[in-house]
Amino acid sequence: MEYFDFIGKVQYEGPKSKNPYAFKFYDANEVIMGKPMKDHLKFAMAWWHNLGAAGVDMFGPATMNKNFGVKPGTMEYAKAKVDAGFEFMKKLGIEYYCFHDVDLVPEQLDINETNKWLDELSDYILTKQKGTNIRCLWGTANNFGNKRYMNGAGSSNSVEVYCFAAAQIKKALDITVKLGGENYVFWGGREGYETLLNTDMGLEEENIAALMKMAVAYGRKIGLKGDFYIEPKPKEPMKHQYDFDAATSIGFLRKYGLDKDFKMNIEANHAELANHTFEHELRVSRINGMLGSIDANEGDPILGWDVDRFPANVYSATFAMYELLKSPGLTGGCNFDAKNRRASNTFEDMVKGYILGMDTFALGLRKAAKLIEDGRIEKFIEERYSSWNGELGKKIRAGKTTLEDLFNEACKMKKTDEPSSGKEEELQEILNTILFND
Ligand code: XLS
Ligand code: NI
Ligand code: NI
Repeated sequence: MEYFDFIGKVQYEGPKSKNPYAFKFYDANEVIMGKPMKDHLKFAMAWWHNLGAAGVDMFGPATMNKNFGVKPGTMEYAKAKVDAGFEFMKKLGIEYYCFHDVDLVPEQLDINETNKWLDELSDYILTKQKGTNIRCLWGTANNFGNKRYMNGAGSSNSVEVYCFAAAQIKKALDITVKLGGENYVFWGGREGYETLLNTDMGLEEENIAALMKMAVAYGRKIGLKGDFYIEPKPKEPMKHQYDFDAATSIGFLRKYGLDKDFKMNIEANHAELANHTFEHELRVSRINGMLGSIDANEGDPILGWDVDRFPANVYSATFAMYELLKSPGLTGGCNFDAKNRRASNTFEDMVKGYILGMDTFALGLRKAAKLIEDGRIEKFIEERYSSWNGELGKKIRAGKTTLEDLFNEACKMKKTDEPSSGKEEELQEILNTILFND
């Protein structure tokens, strides 16, 4: 059965094309700063949004039919999703996917049953992967949906619940490795609290760290080669989440000695919820050697929750891709943790969402490369800090000065020069000309 019969393989046709089913900016094999676009970006399909999310919101039911012609909740349905997903990825030229355990098969009442379903379904996925370049980018366990996790998973007050979270993580790691995945994500949706009146924060954080340590030990034992990632998010569903942002998460990893095995999976919309920009979170991760992967999406400046829109903002994408180009490259990739708006309820919209997202990131990548090649902005930054290349600056940076030395220097100088302009408006004008000059 063909689900997306209104398209063949989606091709790059360039920015002048008016074909809604063509890429205008994403040209997979085109080399940008020494690497093909597809290797910079490593796009991935998120199983949950693309094959699962059907437009349910707090005020109304599904608006999209994602039954794929079979009865939901059955093994047949799980397999139909695999078929639809592989057809989708092949037609869009996407070589990776990401999943939660329960995106693949519905959770059964007995964990042993669920695990049998997971074994059967992952066997099926393996047969679909054969002869293709498609494989898993990262896997994860859904440790937030089931009501047992209402008080947390790794942060649960109940050791029994903690144990179930561990069991799900073990199985999700098994399936990830089986499907050729190299990375594993922890998104701590329920790892946080609502009120300190009932919470032992210190114990909860220690327990989460211990769970992560066990996951690393097991993952390495079964051959997980890549990285574990924390995906920071400040709130939603919990009021306070422990993985608030990149800086908080990196501090946590270092405290518990997990920083060698973990990096960040930065999601744009989560950055916004933390009152940061996407590029801020990427920069914090990059300068700490912790930029691993990206959850590609976008928030809405007016809506205050995790909207997970397909990325469309070229400014934001350009800043993000600048960070990517300045980093050694992602060990993960760009996973579209993005879904269609509720009223975009057709299969055509699914395809168009991915075309928009892939093109936005591709355009951002092209523009970020131009910005680097143009050099004016980087040169300005270099000049802005040039006093640090003088004798005194070098001594301070080498750790060869005391506070008294600086006191004496200041007394010798008597007063400072006029502070120099930060030139924000000029730099924004340069950016605009780079974005819009052709
Ligand atoms: C939810 C998160 C989630 C993670 C994976 O806000 O983005 O989808 O990416 O658990
Ligand atoms: Ni995400
Ligand atoms: Ni999200």
